[in-house]
Amino acid sequence: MAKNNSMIRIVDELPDIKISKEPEDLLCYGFDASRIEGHARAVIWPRTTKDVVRVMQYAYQNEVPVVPRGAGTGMTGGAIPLNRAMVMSFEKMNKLVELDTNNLNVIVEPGLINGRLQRDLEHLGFFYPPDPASMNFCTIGGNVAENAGGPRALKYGVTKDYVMELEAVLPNGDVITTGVRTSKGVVGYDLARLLTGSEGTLAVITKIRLRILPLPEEVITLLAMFDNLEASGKTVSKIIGAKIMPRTLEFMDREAITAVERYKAVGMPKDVEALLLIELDGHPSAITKQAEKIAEICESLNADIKIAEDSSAREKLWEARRAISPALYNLYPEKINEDIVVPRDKIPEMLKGLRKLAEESGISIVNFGHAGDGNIHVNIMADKNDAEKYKKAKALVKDIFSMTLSLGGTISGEHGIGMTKAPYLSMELKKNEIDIMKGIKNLFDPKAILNPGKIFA
Ligand code: 2HG
Ligand code: ZN
Repeated sequence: MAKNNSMIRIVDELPDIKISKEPEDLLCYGFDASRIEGHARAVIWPRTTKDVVRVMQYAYQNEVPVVPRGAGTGMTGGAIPLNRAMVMSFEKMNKLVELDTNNLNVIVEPGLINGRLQRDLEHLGFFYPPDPASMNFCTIGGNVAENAGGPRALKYGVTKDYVMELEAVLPNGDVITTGVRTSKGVVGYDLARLLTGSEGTLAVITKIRLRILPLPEEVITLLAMFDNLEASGKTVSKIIGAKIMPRTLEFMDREAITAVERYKAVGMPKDVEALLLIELDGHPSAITKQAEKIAEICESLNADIKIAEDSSAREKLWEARRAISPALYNLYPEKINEDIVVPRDKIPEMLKGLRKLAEESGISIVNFGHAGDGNIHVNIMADKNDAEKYKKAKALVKDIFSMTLSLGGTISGEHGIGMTKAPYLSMELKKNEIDIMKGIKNLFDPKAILNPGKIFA
């Protein structure tokens, strides 16, 4: 078995599929947004499902590990090639294949950029809600693999709520089409849902049928400014308690606001302890009334409120929101970012606990995220140059997860487990659950060639 010169063979066997072993490609595709460095054996760019089948047949026969990759925007190392895996990039499979306006769905290839799909649909009066902060560069395939969320998950759910049907290539090269093209379907286990969020460990997704919606008639965007952190958390529960369901309820603390303003001066208010970015959509008269009620609630908690006057003012606010993560990376390239979720009425308690941890450890913790979902991106601002402090910062992760779980939460809302959270899996899942998951993995991928080293430490 010539495993060592397997690349020579794959080039020989699949001469029509683009493949590279150039050092610059191996370097670029060895990273993702987790900033962990992996070492790819090669990078391969399939153009069709057939190409993927041939690559997987080859990989299966020769036991070559493969990592499917969208745009590498994942935050937990899901796209990092371990065990000298071959990276399979979906950049060339990026088409919107079919738009079915009667049945409200689209078929897309995995490499299609989320923001591209959004814009194309909006021009035609349709709406695809999942909007991860990286929407302008992340791919739908990556979104499905990670079951990505985003601000609008509050009202509209996450990627899995839109996946209807998937075409996928199994590790041995067999193709399955699973799920339904109808709005309902309960025949057997829901394999489309199982593959959604499986982080590229079970099968390689090659085509995706997504549910879409009619574009909401109108959108109102509000910015609420607080001089008290806990009051912003209370406002979240009060708004939902008033039976209003905004499409977003995004939170950022003082440090996040300062970082983003330094990174990209978009005119965010200064001297506030926290902000909520609240967006409503629907019938104009209904959302106008809801906006008035939200303003009343905010004012009762001493917050000032501002309304985005037009779409460019709205876009500026979202630009600022989407820039928080890069802005924080700019300050601390080695920051540790988490995406814990607690029941939304536990947010004030969680924020209080996080502040206590920061004070006790002397390490700055910046918080922002999808407060409406109880999903807080806890960013521990650590720097590897100070080894002692970095060790302390890493130890905080366990404390944060313990606090989260004790409040009835979960350790990952939308970034997945990948590599970075794998050591903590057993804090949340029982052994019998992990065993079932490992059994499923083994059933799909008996030779363990698909995205090895992820989810299970
Ligand atoms: C966001 O909501 C992303 O901006 C990134 O999920 C979060 O960097 C982060 O912590
Ligand atoms: Zn997020």
